[in-house]
Amino acid sequence: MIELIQFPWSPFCIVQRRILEYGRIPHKITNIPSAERSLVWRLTRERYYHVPVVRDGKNLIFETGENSQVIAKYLNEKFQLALFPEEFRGLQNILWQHIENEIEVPCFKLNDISWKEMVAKADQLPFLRHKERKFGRGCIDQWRADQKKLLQELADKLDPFEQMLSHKPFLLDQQARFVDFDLFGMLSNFLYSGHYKLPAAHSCLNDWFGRMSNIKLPGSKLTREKLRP
Ligand SMILES: N[C@@H](CCC(=O)N[C@@H](CS)C(=O)NCC(=O)O)C(=O)O
Repeated sequence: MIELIQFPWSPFCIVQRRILEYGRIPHKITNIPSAERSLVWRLTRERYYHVPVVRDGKNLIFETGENSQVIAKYLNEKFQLALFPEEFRGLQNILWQHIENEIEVPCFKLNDISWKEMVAKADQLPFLRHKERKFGRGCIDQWRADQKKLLQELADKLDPFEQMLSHKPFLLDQQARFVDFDLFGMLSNFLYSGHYKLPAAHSCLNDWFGRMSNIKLPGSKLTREKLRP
């Protein structure tokens, strides 16, 4: 059975989790503390310490670069999910880089403001130390002070996605593709604390988010495996 090694509010882990659910792919989830990566380090034979990591029998799947999408492409190929159709090659690549940088940054900062509600007491020191080493001392207090500005920045950055969704059920066409899951992961991270809502004015985005929270690919995993060429 596929195993997803993750922590629950990680935007990149949510992407893969939703893909697994969407594909009705039997899987188990192993949660690790966000700042303690010894399991990942050991499993990857000291090659990787980020999450998500996927284990499929003897195969261990993890990203090889900032924009690699190795895990999603592996699941796509194995379970015939149609997430990366040829016609959207290139376009999806440009979009996921934008989603994982421009959209992800305000999302994680806004969610991290509530870090004490998510991070277990024993993990709080390594969590804070990790953040402050990466973003500077007092970074989370600064994000808290900038909360209004960050919310406005996110709303502005979501405008183009609202426009894309005004004539289609999903970002690119009639079916959920990888970038839909990617944006869903970033926004689910933003919403994780329960203290925010998506901007009300972005009604198409709100409807899309509702769809993305529940959709399942038609047909079982077994039927799709039989259909493979
Ligand atoms: N491009 C990678 C990024 C993964 C990533 O940045 N994961 C974060 C957690 S959300 C991480 O593990 N960062 C390293 C760390 O926290 O030490 C992917 O899409 O999986």
